[in-house]
Amino acid sequence: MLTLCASSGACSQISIIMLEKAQANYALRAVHLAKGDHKTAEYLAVNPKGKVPALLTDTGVITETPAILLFLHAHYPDAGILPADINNVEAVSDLAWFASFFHPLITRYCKPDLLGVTTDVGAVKDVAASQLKSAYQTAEKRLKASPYWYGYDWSATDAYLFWTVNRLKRAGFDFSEFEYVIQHYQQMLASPVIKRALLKEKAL
Ligand SMILES: N[C@@H](CCC(=O)N[C@@H](CS)C(=O)NCC(=O)O)C(=O)O
Repeated sequence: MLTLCASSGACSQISIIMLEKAQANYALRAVHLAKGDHKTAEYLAVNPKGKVPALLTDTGVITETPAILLFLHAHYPDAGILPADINNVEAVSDLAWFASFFHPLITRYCKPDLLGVTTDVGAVKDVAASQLKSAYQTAEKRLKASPYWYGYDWSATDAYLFWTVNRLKRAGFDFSEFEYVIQHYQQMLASPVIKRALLKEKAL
C-alpha cells in the first residue's frame, strides 16, 4: 500500500496523476500547505525537507518528484509512466529539467515573497516570467513535432508540463504565444485519468 502526502494545486498533483495512471493501490494524505501542515513536527518526521510530495512505501519514504516517478516506473513497468523504449538517462535528464529549472521558476513567479525578498518582488516575478517563456519555447518546439513529450502517448513528463500550465494559468501567466503547449494542456485535461486525479486532489 502506498500513501502520497499531497496538497491541492501543489506539484504533488504530478504524482497523483501518475499513481492514477498506474492504477496503483494508494491513499492520499492531506498536507495543507496554506495551513502550514508541512511545518509541523509530525510532518517533518515524515519528510524533514518540509515539502510535498512524499510517497510512503513499504520500504521507506520517497521524496522528490522525479524519484517518485522513477519508483512508479520501476514498480508499474506496463503502466506507461515512461515510454518502454526510453532510456533512463534521457528520462532522468528530462525530469531533472522540470524539477530543477521549471519548478523553481514557478515558485518565483507565483510566490516571489517565499524567497525572502523584501524589496523588489515585482522584479523577481518579471525575471521568472522571462525564463519561463524560454522554458515554454523549448516545450513548444517539442510539441510541434509530436502531440506528447515522447511521441503519441502521454507519460510522466507530460504530467509535469501539465501541472506547470495548470499552476501558472491560475496565476495569470500569459500563454498566448504557446499554441502547442495549450493544445497539449487541453488534451491532457480531457484524459479520464487526469480528470480522476484532479477530482481526488480536490477532495483533499
Ligand atoms: N524538489 C521537490 C520540490 C517540492 C516542492 O517545492 N513542493 C512545494 C509545493 S509545489 C512545497 O512543498 N512547498 C512548501 C514550502 O516550500 O514551504 C520535488 O520535485 O518534489
